[in-house]
Amino acid sequence: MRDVSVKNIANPSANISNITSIAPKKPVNSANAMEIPAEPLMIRSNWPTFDIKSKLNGIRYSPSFRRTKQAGSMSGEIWGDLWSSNQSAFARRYMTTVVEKETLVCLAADLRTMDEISALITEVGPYIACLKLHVDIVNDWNIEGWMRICNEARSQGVAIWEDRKFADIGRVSRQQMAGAFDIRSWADIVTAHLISGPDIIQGLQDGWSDVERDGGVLLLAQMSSRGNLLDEKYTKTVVNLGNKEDGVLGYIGNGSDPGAIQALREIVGSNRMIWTPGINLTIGDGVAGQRYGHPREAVLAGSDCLIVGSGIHQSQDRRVAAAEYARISWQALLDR
Ligand code: 6AU
Repeated sequence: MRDVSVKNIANPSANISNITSIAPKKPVNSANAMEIPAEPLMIRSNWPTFDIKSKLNGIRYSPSFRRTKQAGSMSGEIWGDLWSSNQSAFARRYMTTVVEKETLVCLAADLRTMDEISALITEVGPYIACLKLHVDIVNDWNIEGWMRICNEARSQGVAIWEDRKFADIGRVSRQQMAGAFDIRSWADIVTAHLISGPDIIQGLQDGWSDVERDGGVLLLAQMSSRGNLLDEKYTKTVVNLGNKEDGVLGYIGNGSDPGAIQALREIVGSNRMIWTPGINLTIGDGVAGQRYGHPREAVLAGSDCLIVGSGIHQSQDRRVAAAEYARISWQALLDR
């Protein structure tokens, strides 16, 4: 296990000030920097730090929470090469959040109503480092309710990832960042296939620029579903192209197969992250071609973020389940 006591790494919160927001920024580097936004319709800033005390609502939180400053100085030791090679503000912010909250869990909140999503975030927020949404599966979607969900997630200190998988030409992808859902205005991260070529990355970045925001793209290099067409040659091409682009935060890897994650890590190197779906404590085949691997195995093999959906939202006690995934993921990171 790593010694995580004394570090002298520059505080990554400084990077946050470089991120453009659509609303005036508040200082993020003080103990009371984060407030719950007064205007529910506005995303106050990109992915601020958070005041966990105001959000616990009486729930006892067992892992020790670290303030951003302390977590920032510990991140270099805990993340090793990934921290030193990754200058991206988004990557560093995510890594700091992991250290603050002691979890590598990204919640895949694949639920069909805004109330259900909101209740789930409130319940498991302290145990997650990122929130992944599918805006187009929500039946009762409207922008007001959605902004409340986003602000709730921000108050938990997590990035908001819209997982509508973009795959079109650059110009159309930029337009799709706008449209009825206006993804560019609230998502910090989006997913893209590289099937149409690398210009999609610029198209998505232009989408954010149109509203004076920044974001990170996760490229699908592997998939967790049975029979997918992303073979090794395709994976290599995606990584070779993606590693040249500043706007690429990292890659989606196949969480159900530690060998595949290890192989992906070898070609990705240490200056991009690997985030993995297909994670469950019950490993093997899931519904409709999904496949699952164990959270600890995935992190030890090289996953930097565990995307967990049904393992949490279909559990009898969602809070206990989220806490367990968080505990396992954090311990595995310390052990790797
Ligand atoms: O844990 P689950 O199986 O309930 O949910 C897995 C989540 C879903 C999928 O849309 C997503 O992960 N996913 C992805 C992503 C994140 O892009 C890629 C993939 O290959 N497999 C996969 O399941 O929200």
